[in-house]
Amino acid sequence: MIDLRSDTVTKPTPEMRRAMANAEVGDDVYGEDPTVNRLEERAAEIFGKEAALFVPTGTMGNTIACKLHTRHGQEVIADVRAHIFDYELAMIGWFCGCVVRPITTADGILRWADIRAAYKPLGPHAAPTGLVELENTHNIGGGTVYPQAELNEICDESHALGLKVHVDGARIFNASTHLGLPVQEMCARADTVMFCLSKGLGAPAGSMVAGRRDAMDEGRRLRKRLGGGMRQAGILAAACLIALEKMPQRLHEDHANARWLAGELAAIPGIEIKPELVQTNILMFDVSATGIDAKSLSDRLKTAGVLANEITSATMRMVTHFDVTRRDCEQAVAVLRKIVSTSQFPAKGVELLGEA
Ligand code: TLP
Repeated sequence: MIDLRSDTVTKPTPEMRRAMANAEVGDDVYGEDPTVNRLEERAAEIFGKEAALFVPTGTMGNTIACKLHTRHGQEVIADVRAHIFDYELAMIGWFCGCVVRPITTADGILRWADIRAAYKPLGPHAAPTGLVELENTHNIGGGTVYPQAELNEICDESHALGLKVHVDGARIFNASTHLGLPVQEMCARADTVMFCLSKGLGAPAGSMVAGRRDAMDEGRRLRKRLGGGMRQAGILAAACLIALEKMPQRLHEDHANARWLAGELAAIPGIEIKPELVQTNILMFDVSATGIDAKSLSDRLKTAGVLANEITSATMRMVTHFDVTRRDCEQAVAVLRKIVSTSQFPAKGVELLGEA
């Protein structure tokens, strides 16, 4: 199977497995796991923040960060297709007691003018804005990256209004690779950043939240409330340390594969994608003109050994990663081309007959 569903499917490298087997561990709920402590210190250092917290998942990291910055009854400004809004089982409402104030964008990238227009102070009717949440890279926006000047502007202007900014940086190292900027510089003005070690960086599980020390101390208590006190978590942290130190350097390979794939997909009749907009490792493309809905296309691809997720009935997503080679990409394109070319024209013919 060529698995282009997500970079979450990456498997730990042999080096990670060896480090896991040999990890020094302790009880992390007592703060006594030396490997977790080392990971948290390194993450804080790399991101230029006072402290960092190891969490099992990105969803838990985002939930903790949103809870840290908000109070019940507030709104969180985010893009309409933000992961916190669409993919986290409404934790914003369930745990934080907030609602998302969604902003519609073409590419998932918020602009300050849109945020300013959506901002609401405390008043007699409307729920006030409690937080601004930015996703970098933006997953469903197509792996898009915040221009650094815009992200800085959003942070500065939000702070001027007394608002905190949380960055869902599940794939912040992909953004960093695209921009050629260190994550420290990218996140300098944000209050918290969550990033995942379990996606393109290849760790088996694990994400981090980084920010001020007092916030991370409170975050530790929130993590326990959410059931995320993991005891001898150094087994995982050992793999995460390798993910953090070694894997960002190779992400450009995934980006090159994604760009190559986008070019090939664009040449398949009925598939719509703008290769020049592909910045990182995620491709979103429209399949409606093939005459096959995205779910059926995903099913047919699976039968032919290629996994790719449908996002809506018209759109599909492919994600390149460590466990997908250029040859795999070539194979995936050949399979897709064949499915589309053999199904498209009969399907249209049937429609024409029906109309007649
Ligand atoms: N994204 C997953 C799915 O949940 C959609 C994927 O396959 O892309 N923020 C962003 C931007 C994410 O893309 C994800 C996972 C998360 C947060 C949550 O991470 P986990 O899965 O560790 O809870």
